[in-house]
Amino acid sequence: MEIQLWREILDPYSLAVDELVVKFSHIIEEYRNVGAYSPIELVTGRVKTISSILEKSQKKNISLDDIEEAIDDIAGIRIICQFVQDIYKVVDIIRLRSDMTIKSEKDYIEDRKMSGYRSYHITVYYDVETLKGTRKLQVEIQIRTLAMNFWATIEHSLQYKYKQNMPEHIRERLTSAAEAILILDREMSVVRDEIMDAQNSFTIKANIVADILTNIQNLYKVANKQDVIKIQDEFFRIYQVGDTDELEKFNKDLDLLSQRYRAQSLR
Ligand code: 0O2
Repeated sequence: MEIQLWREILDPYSLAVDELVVKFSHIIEEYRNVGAYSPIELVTGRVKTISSILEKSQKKNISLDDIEEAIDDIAGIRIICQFVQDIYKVVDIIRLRSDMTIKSEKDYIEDRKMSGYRSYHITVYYDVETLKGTRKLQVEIQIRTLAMNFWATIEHSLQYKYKQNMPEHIRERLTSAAEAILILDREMSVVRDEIMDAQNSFTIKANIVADILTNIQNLYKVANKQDVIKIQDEFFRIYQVGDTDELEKFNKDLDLLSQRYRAQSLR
């Protein structure tokens, strides 16, 4: 196949990856904007390289005419979560979406691979708009924890280096590392509520501080400068004490003050 033709084939996949990275990243933002814990920590995406497509088609005896149907991970999205429970929450989110249709699912967490690999895979059909019209593409979404991702990344590099000839002592190390990762994920799941509480408090406080700063910035435009400086000093005092309830009360008072100034300016 000509290089130019490869480009034409892969181009819509690149669009699908870009769109889906934006969409999944926006889910993180939606959670954080309401001060809630996001089950998605990080999203990345990639289009399989031509050499990797050729390697897979050779390995699986797929003719070049069939690659788009037979290779379902030309477009790949990777969703990284903090906890195993989050993975299943993300799966539920995907199941409810109307912009993608699930073709197949593989739960390598319940049913881990011989290699020790753990991850949840969903292959979806996703439409992209191109100059030639709508294209329905397959996209593979891999959902895994940070710990699973750490192991898979290292193991993938070693697989690439050694192909079928991985030395036994390295294979053994990887197997015991996979076991350690499994235990790590379990331990973290037990303290998930505590960690989520801590992270939620952090996000809530960050949102309140951002609101207060916007309020103070707006007051500079309408109020006496000396008064705003006093408000600012009071904010720094409360911020140093670090009490979120007090910050929230201070923010509400600032809202009222801003409303009063707005009413005055309308008179
Ligand atoms: P890439 O792009 O280099 O990651 P199979 O026939 O079952 O072996 P299939 O049908 O492609 O493979 O599906 P599967 O098993 O769901 O694997 C798809 C992808 O999952 C792989 O892509 C890897 O990214 C990941 N994966 C699966 N098994 C392992 C594993 O043992 N170790 C690691 N590190 N990753 C794994 P590719 O094709 O390898 O390509």
